[in-house]
Amino acid sequence: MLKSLFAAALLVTTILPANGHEEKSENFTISHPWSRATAPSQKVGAVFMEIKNITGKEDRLIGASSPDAESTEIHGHIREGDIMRMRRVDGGIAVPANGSVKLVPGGFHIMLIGLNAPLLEETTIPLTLTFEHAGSVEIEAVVESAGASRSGGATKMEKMDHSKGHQMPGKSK
Ligand SMILES: [Cu+2]
Repeated sequence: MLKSLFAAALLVTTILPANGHEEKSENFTISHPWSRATAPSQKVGAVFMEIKNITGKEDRLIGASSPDAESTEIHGHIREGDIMRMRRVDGGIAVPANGSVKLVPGGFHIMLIGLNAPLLEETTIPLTLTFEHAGSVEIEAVVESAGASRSGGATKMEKMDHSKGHQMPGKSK
């Protein structure tokens, strides 16, 4: 019985698509961290993922850093009339105990600001995530095509949002 369960588990692992990777740490399972390829003129990028908290204690993603960008910020989107605008989330993102949070196009994301070089499809971006309680977790995000979406289709607005440079309404540096 155990043996067949194990075999089944192995099978599940091997049939996952190559880009559906998971990163595990003591406290989290981070599913499929990914980003989109950028044009040479584009100085910002965004990283998406699902963070699952496998502990019984709430934590918060409070920061991130990458050698590929000058700085990073945690962003969310807010609706202003008919327009969704991204803006910095100052308190970070809560990751509930035994729960998860999704960073997706049009929602929470990690913004890479001041890219050192364009993000090329099929390369990876090293990222260090900082959590309030768990501390640092190192992951690698996979760069997918410029139009890639995991949320059932990126909206035009969202794409424009990230290609237009960086806007943070109501927030000065
Ligand atoms: Cu952003």
